[in-house]
Amino acid sequence: MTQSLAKSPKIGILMGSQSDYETMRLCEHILEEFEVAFDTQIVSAHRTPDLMFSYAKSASSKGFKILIAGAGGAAHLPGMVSSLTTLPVLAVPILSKALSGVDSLLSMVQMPAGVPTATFAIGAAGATNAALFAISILALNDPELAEKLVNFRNAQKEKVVQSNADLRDQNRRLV
Ligand code: RP5
Repeated sequence: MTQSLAKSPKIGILMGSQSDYETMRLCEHILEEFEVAFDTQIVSAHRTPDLMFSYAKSASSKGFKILIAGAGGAAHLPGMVSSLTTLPVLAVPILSKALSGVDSLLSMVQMPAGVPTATFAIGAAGATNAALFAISILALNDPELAEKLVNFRNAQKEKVVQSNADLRDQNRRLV
């Protein structure tokens, strides 16, 4: 699987298996919404270690700025990728069947000091937030992207305001 919006994407999305794509495509949705170019690939730390090595080693020279890695179970992909590049690596713990993603989360979040990965929430929320966090990093040097982020946050605020207005209307009708 390879999906790109441009010839030199800034964000690389990796996942350990095709089965992770249901979650990781939420990263793509956010990046598409913000019109940030990405490339998505299946790169398994244990099934394709050579591919993982060459991908991580060449990511910076290929123009990637941030990598988002999703994996489940004994989820060593983000940590191993982090060990091979100094690019920021954002880790998404996939909701595993046996242990509900707690295995994935702990495998990622407990990196020993010295080689960090930024670990997000298990599953859909983590994938969404990893993409938004990647956008925040890129927005440091991109005022247009920064403005889009402000608009995105404002839209969420507006939803809450609207929900409160709806609740008030509903309560009035019950009185
Ligand atoms: C990990 O093992 C993958 O990241 C995936 O979440 C999990 C299960 O993989 P499949 O058996 O579905 O290929 O490597």
